[in-house]
Amino acid sequence: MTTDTDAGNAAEQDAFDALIAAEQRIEPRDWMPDAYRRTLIRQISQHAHSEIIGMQPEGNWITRAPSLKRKAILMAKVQDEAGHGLYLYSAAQTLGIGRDEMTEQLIAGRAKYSSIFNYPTPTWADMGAIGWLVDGAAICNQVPLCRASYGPYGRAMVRICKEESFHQRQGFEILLALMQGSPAQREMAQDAVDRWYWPSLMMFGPPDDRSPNSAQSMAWKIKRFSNDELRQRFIGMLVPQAEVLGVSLPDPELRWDAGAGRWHMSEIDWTEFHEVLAGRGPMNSERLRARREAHEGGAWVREAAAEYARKRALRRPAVAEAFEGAA
Ligand code: FAQ
Repeated sequence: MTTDTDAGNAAEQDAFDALIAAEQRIEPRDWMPDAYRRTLIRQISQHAHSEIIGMQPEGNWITRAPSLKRKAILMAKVQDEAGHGLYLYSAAQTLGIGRDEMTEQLIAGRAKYSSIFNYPTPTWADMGAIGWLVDGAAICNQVPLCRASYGPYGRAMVRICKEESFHQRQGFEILLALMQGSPAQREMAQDAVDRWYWPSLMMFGPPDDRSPNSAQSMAWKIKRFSNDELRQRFIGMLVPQAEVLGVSLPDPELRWDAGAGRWHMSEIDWTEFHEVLAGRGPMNSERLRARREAHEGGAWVREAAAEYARKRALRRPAVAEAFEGAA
């Protein structure tokens, strides 16, 4: 027996499927399947947390940047990351989850954020390697997300990608300056590339045959390419740039396999990836501790903002009345 509700849901599902098939955007006002909503909340909130936690590895060098110009650039970059976090939290909020709830999940250690931000930044060259490799990987992954089927996410990604491409170039330029410097500077740059290369490949997520979410996310046109496809694309971008820099990529197996039409590479250490995801990476506890402390330290700002908003709301009718009285 078909009930009115079933018929209603089927009609809504059909309308949703038709929008996806026609490459149209799903907007917050539109009906969407619960699983689509949950997937978006999962991915967008993890993405937002990544941007916010991702401020820490570079924040570590703001006070020690080697010149005023480098310091100003690094500060601007870290501020951009805060902005990206805010656009993404706002996009997630359009799906019905609150900002407080997402923050609570993060500081309680229940939310995921990108594995990449659990590695340390011991030298200035790490700023170059993060820009070149981490922002580079972020661009490869995120440019297709500009076409994500959910409107607020896709639109947020457009601006984010523009800023990420500046970030990637500034990282490349830091490494280029070091590679044109003294032997010690060249060694520092190579060492940073050696440490960040493999974790940056892990950013794209598990291999396709072990990626539980990919098939459905691609059917919904949230993801447009698989994890392995994007990883391949990233390597193709890095190889010529590494030549210009004069750095080597730390994989002796890396070569273009013309027959297979793909990069042949060594196996990624997925045990390391899963250890980091389980909270046992080199900097996981430090990153969460710093985030928790920043949240607690900012409590007075939130209280003051709430009180200001309360007083303004109280004042508004009075202001309106005063104007009416004067008229
Ligand atoms: N780290 O089935 P899949 C940036 C999880 S922003 C941690 O393949 P999916 C800017 C995944 O969540 C970097 N967890 O999942 C910047 C899932 O767990 P769940 C962040 C990971 O969603 C630069 C499970 O493994 N970018 O860098 C990771 O289809 C410099 C199974 O995986 C984004 O978030 C990982 N690397 O594909 C900031 C982009 N990989 O939730 C500061 C948007 C996978 O089922 C400085 N996100 N997992 O428990 C995406 O494109 C996708 O979510 C993927 C994962 C590709 C990350």
